[in-house]
Amino acid sequence: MADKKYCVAVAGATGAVGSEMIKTLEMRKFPIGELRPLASVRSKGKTIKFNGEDVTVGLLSKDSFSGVDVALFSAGGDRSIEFAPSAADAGAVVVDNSSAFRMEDDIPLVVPEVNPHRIADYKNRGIIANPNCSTIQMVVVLKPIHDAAKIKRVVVSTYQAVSGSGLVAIDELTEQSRAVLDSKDFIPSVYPHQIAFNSLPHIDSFLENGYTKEEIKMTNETIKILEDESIAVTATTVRIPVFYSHSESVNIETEKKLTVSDVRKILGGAPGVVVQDDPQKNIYPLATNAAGKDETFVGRIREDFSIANGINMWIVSDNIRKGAALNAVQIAEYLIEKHL
Ligand code: NAP
Ligand code: 3JN
Repeated sequence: MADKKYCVAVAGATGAVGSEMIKTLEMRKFPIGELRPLASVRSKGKTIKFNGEDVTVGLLSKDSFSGVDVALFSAGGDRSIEFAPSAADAGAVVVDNSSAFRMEDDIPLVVPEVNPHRIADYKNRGIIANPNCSTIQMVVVLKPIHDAAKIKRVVVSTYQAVSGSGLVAIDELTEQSRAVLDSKDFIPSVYPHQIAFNSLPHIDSFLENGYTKEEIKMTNETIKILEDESIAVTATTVRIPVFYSHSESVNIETEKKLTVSDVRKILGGAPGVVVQDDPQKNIYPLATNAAGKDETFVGRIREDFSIANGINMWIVSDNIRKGAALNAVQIAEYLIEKHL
């Protein structure tokens, strides 16, 4: 409906992801009649700017969702478990950024460029899950390659920005960097070790099998989104002292042989993907260039000579945008265009 306006709630509105969601709704001119920002008692009563107006932050509760059409959640998994079903019961469609529901069979896990047909499954429980940021940027690149040549195996190593751990981690990297340069003492708080001038092979908690939860999320979510249990995915996830944009070294093995030029051609036409690949001119994706952009950038595309049908790539995207806020807003846009 051309002129229809929607009531949109944002749970976690004051956080790194929630504030970017609100910015993204404004930038993309989402047709909003009412914006309902929600957070904890810490932020209740504060105001945020939306379309030039001050909007007051409300307390997230089970009663927050009357009249809401779409509820974007990014207040952590425990809040999603506690409040998302109430939002759905009140008639809202929830787009949840946490891992709380991602692997449940009747909850769609969606990247609009990859599996938009799953959005209709919101009808099951009124909830759509947004994948993990590291998964999203990888699958937008893998999907067209998988369609062309069937991916058998993926080996990925990530280099993840601290913004993936929220606003407190952005502050921690800032303060620690100053402290190190000024030879001052500090106590790490968000991470178990110094993050400034360091790399930590540890994102989320460790499991019995030696992997971190972030690594297992990448494996399981990739298989669910690509709808192919035959793909083998192994990940090593690493936190690095960068503020915005996750970078990934991705090695794939395909059933059908692809040349570098095949891959460039396939990715050149892929939605949401920009090929930046001219190493002789020092052109390749960079975290600093991807920050603040919507697209996923791919470069260093080259043959993996260690196997018969292998391709190596370097994939970079803004983890707070496409990795979280933008993907959620794209799902909401699709919902209102096709379903609401
Ligand atoms: P953040 O910067 O720490 O912000 C957390 C937000 O949640 C704040 O708005 C906070 O409100 C709110 N909140 C916390 N506890 C609450 C409570 N008890 N009741 C209501 N609101 C509460 O964190 P973030 O980086 O934005 O991440 C938030 C969540 O989004 C994560 O926990 C994760 O589940 C998800 N996330 C997903 C991805 C992804 O890969 N797709 C990436 C990053 C994050 P106050 O201002 O009141 O404290
Ligand atoms: O660390 C990153 O770069 C991404 C972090 C994502 C995250 C952070 C806290 C809780 C998640 C997520 O999206 O998987 C969660 C969660 O499990 O909900």
